[in-house]
Amino acid sequence: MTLTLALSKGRILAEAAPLLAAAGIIPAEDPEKTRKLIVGTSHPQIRIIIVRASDVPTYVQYGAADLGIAGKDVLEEHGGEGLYQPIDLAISRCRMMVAVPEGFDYAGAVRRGSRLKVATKYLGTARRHFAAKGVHVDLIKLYGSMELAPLVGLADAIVDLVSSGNTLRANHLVAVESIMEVSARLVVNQAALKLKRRQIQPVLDAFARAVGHA
Ligand code: PRT
Ligand code: MG
Repeated sequence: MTLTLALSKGRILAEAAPLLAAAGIIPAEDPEKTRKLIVGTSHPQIRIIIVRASDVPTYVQYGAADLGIAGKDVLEEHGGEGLYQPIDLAISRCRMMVAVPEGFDYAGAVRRGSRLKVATKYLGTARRHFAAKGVHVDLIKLYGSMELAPLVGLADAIVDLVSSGNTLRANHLVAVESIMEVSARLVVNQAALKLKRRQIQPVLDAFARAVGHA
């Protein structure tokens, strides 16, 4: 039986590649270069499918992939239904934050109970965060470049990922609140884990060793 591992190109693939190699999984073709969406690996029982970062949990939830690697940001937004999340791979680390233009009095606006326009790709996470704080927000869904929204008057604030902080600085924004620490997790389809345990468990063990958990 073949195991299918869902991965996204870019950051996650680049940082997961050494862990994959340590687990004996080397793609037969460079996933960054090939146009194929299904790529074999050096591991006789494992193939990789290349999907959008935010689609990884969906493929794994429905069993189209047995395993996947996804950021906690994406998993929180998806909800994690049908997914087992055994290993924090400690890669692609960043922080989900609330940011505003330099000089915007966020704390004051919150204290006064002002209604804030917040642009984000992370509607669910943002809604829960502001609801828990009792802050009134109108959320505006964007698919990227959130940093632009406050600069052109689309929003007062954004919820986005921050790693070096360079993007915020370059756009005269400042982080005012941390929502959560983010890193990429290995996720497994819950039914597959039961039905294919003999195949999946050694892969989990190999990842755990590669990350240094074992
Ligand atoms: O590109 P696509 O729309 O398909 O999906 P994606 O943009 O979600 O994928 P990708 O590959 O960019 O990100 C995949 C995962 O990497 C995310 O889901 C996060 O879990 C993780 N990650 C870690 C990050 C960052 N760090 C990060 N800094 N994802 C995005 N960023 C962006 C951030 O949104 C902001 O625009 O980088 C910018 C800030 O970086 P700094 O260094 O300037 O602070
Ligand atoms: Mg991207």
